[in-house]
Amino acid sequence: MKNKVFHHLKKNKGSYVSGESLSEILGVSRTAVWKHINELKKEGYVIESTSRKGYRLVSGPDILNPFEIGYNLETKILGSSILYFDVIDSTNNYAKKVASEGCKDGTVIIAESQIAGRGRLGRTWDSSDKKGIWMSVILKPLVAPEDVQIITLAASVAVVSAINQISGIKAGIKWPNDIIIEGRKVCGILTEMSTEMEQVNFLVIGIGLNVNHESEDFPSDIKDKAISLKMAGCRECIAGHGNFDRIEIIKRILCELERIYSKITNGTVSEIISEWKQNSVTLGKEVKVSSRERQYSGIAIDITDEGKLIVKCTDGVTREISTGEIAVKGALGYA
Ligand code: BTX
Repeated sequence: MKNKVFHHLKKNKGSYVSGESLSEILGVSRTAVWKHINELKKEGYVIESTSRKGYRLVSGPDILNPFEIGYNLETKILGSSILYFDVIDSTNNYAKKVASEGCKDGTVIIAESQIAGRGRLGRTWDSSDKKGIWMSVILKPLVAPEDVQIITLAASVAVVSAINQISGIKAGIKWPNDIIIEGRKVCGILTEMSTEMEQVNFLVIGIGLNVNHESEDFPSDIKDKAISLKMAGCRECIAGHGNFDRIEIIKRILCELERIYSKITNGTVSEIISEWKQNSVTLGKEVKVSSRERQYSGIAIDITDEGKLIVKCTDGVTREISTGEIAVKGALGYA
């Protein structure tokens, strides 16, 4: 009920809604409305109330309340269930747990901070309190494990597109799915899956997006390689470059992810590849590839329909890279 009171106030943001009309719409007494308003106030919502005009929502707290994310969320699957934590070890860990217990397709886990945020290959992900978006999306696609790479690429396309729609900032994708602004990492994506008999049981797409950090919010070891949307927005003089609204960004990411994910289910994967290429900061660049076996350098010339990077190596051989790390000249410390 508290959520419904919030939704009505939000719909009329800026204008008063009378206690009487709220009680009629929601079918509860005016005292009950008043109680829910007080609960919202306790959570940090600023709600003006006057005895003649009623209630008016002025602002909300900077927390990722699931009922705010769910408000007018234009998705069918993603975000159908949102689990929120103030502090967690890792949203990916929790996502894997609830997915293996049989949660809904499209369930989203969000936390204000992670104490053991994970990157790829056992690396750590700095997830400072309320500064970014630390979330995991659970998907249950009907695809074979070898086709999962394309979903990972799809996630990076969704994030770049959401960033651009919300802020106007043009971020780029470093293969396979690091998101880069001004040569620094603004977002990392960690995809994990559970498979059985050549079939994917579930997929967890962990997205870590730096949003409202100042440079000094990053630990010293990553200060030179990390950036937030706020830092980039300030440099690009984006009007009113205060804090970005993390809830609006989450909603946009979920909408974009669902839009792009539907291309996998309806068989238009080539459109994902094409969007990925348009946003790539890898293709046409000099790259160094480090795989378990050895290192190569060369020029990244294309990606395959499965999402493998095609590199024309300096030894004259053209290779398709599916795993491993790449460094792109001009980005993240490769001068
Ligand atoms: P990655 O292995 O590509 O990047 C990790 C590396 O990036 C670190 O070793 C460090 O150098 C640098 N780094 C760490 N934190 C940050 C940061 N906040 N901004 C920029 N650079 C950083 C990328 O791994 C995948 C990260 C996924 C994170 C999400 S958050 C939600 C979900 N839960 C979870 O535990 N992980 C994912």
